[in-house]
Amino acid sequence: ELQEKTLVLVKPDAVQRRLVGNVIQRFERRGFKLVAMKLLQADQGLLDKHYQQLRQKPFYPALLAYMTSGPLVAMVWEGYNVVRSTRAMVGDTDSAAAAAGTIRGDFSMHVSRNVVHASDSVETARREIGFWFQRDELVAWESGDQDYTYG
Ligand code: DAT
Ligand code: MG
Repeated sequence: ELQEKTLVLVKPDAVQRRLVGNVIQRFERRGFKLVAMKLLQADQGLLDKHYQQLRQKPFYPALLAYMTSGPLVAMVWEGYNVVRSTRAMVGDTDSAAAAAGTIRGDFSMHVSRNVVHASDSVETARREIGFWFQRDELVAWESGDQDYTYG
């Protein structure tokens, strides 16, 4: 599926630390296509939906405070196997365990400030994209290097 999509959030710590460009560059360099992007201040209602599986966790209040502490960048990336490839590029949830070369492994040390979010399955991605973007905010466009990316 060449049009598989995933949601990536560049979290508030990464915006503050001026890492947005570096994160974008990694996905561009891999060959994925950017189909939506915006800077926004997330509110609790949005995060309660996004993290509905985690709302009962003891760390949830701290997670909410972190994720609402400043603006974040929400993006949708498209391409072959993008969900799994992006998770591999992001690295382990716990930054302390994340491999060098991954985004978390290169830019963070601790699970509570782990720089980025990426959807964990195609189905999760579909739901998450719906929380963060209106349908008309996704842009369908032809990339000129298609033949050199996929053969
Ligand atoms: P991921 O972001 O890798 O998909 P997740 O969905 O399990 O990980 O958790 C979402 C976020 O919640 C994660 O990026 C950071 C935070 N989190 C997870 N486990 C945590 C923990 N044990 N302590 C503090 N924050 C945690
Ligand atoms: Mg997750």
